[in-house]
Amino acid sequence: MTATASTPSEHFDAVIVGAGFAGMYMLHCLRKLGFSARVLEAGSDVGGTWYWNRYPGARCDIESLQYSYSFSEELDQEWEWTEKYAPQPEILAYANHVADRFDLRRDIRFDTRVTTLAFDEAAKRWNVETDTGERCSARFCIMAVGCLSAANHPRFEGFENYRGEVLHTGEWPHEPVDFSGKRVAIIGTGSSAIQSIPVIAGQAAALTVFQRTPNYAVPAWNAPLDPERVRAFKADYPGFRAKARSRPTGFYFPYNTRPALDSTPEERRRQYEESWARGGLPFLGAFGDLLFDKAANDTAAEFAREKIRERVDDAETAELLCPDNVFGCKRLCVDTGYYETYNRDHVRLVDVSERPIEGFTASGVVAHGVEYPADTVIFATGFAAMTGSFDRIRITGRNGLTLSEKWRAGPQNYLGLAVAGFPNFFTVTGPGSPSVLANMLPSIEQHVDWITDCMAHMRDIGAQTIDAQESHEADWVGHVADVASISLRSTCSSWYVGANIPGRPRVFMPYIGGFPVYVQKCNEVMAAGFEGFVLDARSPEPPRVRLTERWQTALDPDVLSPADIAAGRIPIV
Ligand code: N01
Repeated sequence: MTATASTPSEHFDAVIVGAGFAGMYMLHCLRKLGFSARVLEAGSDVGGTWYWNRYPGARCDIESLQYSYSFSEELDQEWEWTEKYAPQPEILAYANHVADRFDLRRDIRFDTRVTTLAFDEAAKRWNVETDTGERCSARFCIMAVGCLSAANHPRFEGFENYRGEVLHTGEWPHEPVDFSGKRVAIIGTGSSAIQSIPVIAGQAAALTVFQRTPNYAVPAWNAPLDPERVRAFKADYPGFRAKARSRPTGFYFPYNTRPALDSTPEERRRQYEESWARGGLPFLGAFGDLLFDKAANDTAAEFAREKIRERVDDAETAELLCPDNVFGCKRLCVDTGYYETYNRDHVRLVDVSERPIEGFTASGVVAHGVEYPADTVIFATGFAAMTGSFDRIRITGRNGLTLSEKWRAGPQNYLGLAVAGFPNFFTVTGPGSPSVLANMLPSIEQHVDWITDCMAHMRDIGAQTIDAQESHEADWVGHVADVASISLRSTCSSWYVGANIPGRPRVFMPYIGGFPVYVQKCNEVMAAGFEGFVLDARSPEPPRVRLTERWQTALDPDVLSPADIAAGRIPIV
């Protein structure tokens, strides 16, 4: 059956959708093994998330020395990060450097959004259509579309009447935006808002923040990188990488496995102060049970609320900024001067938790019957996470089944890598893999290496198709849900469970069982000749391990005991 009437003009071994860190590395690996590949990218340049999210204050919340590719020792040595947490322009410059250094651009089509992917059963190929009219076909289709790429644009009454400027943090303009003298309104108080609000407040004449749910934020204490620390990393980069990979998060930081309630209140406070002084996501490593035991979590939550009350002068505003949900249940935010921004006279917080924003007028935003005039409204309203980028493409697998139908009740995905009924279709950091719960760079590299080895194995044995088995897929989806249910993280309404978008099924999408545990599972599946997959040719020989060689990761015994793994209590941040 031919699923599309269009005639492709070019034919490749693989089409890769997206030229962020995943798409770029995928292209590099396929080329190295002699596969032909075309990358299709909606943006005008490389960088993915870091191409689109260029709002003021955007920076990574994983330290720059660890948030980078590990596949090239030369790249590690030559690239110089300047700050503890890299700002967006520097990460984008790094992406551009990688594209140039490995000569990637010649196989990337920019300004080209994929609209249709259809599997042709007779030809055993994917037919690809784009918004530029370009069509091609490929044996493999690799989705490198990012986990947080489809911006969420909530609808508001009267929005079409609004005459001011409208921006979204995830689709920020490329030309500089000057807020001087402007009245700015910002909707949302997630990571993007928490990073941008202090910077925008520094320019705007007035800033109004509409908050539906307050978030916990721990200071970044960002600073120029200490040259000694850089030297130490570079002296043994592979050693640091290996250590990081053995951690549930795929990045390294001091982790205290002791339960919070085993300590006296004084010991606990000392530990929290120490972790606070270190700052950022590692704060969640203050104790080993913060995301498993609600009573333990309450102690961290109260500590964080005390910090907010210390930082915000006006008691009423401070209380509005204090979250009452599980600490770290939503992605923990990392801030620089966020709470102090509310001490500025021209910044005000509007609580829309009980009564939502009523709508827009021609000149502003209305809440509680009051119009808040705004020259610019910024949507810091996040993303249709994990599956949103798939929803934007019509993807048809075997027997006319579309991916959106298949995923109607939540994403069904084997290992977060493949979808039964969609042969030769891979999802880099797809739902069901550690992805957003781990350092994205090693998550990407491990998937890309696995996919490349899989394709090379198929070439070795003359297989044309690989398809996940439904039974294995169902078992994996069940396992992902079981592990998630052990963590307090599954208990709140976050984008991890799709709760930020009305009408989405509530399913915990990333795999919370920890990076090294997951990597071991992928290795075992491969070693067993791609267990759980149907290949149309088989070999008695085990697959040759090429790129995945470097993912024979050990588990860090300092933070992961066999008992914890068996119980699913994986200390992830
Ligand atoms: O998005 P979010 P984000 N009316 O979904 C509010 C990564 N990231 O772009 O919580 C009013 O977290 C919504 O309210 P609620 C990181 O993983 C990383 O900030 O749904 N408000 C929420 O406050 C992060 O977690 C970095 O009640 C509405 C906000 O909009 C992820 O990206 C930096 C609303 C959305 O927050 C997403 O972060 C930035 C409505 N109708 C992002 N609809 C770093 O590396 C939504 N909201 C540091």
